[in-house]
Amino acid sequence: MSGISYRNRTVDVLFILGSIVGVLSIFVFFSYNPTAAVNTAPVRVQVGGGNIGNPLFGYLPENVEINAGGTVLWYTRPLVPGEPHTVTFIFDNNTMINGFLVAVQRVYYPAIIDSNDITKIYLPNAHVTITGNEKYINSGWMFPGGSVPGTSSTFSVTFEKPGTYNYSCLLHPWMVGKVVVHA
Ligand SMILES: [Cu+2]
Repeated sequence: MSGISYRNRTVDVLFILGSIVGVLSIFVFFSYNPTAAVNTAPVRVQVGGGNIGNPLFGYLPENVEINAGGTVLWYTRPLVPGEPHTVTFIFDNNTMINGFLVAVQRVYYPAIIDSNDITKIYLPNAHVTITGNEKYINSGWMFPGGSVPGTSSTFSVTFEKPGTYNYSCLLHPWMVGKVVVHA
């Protein structure tokens, strides 16, 4: 009898352990929230593109929406016509500049002018985090596949502050896009 009793206890313990593992699995399964992961994966926007006969002067998609803390990644496609573009946020018109001035570092390279008028220049393919108080944020020249030395094939920005952020291309001012950052 004691043998049976012992075996029953073992079965009981195994059953309880199994239940705990089962409940934990269900908990882990439901606590994995795919929508929470959206903010960690950058929202991708294609810059320019098209083909030789029909180059694209635009951003695809033109408007994106993210949550505060989220990131937008702009990229150029390789092997498309070599038309340079920029992703440029101008929040203070005093920072406006002619985009064709390659000699100006903050045009050609990724750059930020902060609220204290301090200009920071970044290496190509920069990732920057912005507070929303900057005066100017620029990707630098973006070329398909980063095929020209010193240019970028990607530029990414993490937005900390909710708001609407309009941007354009310094080289083709009619190229415009928008990032809406939700709280
Ligand atoms: Cu452009």
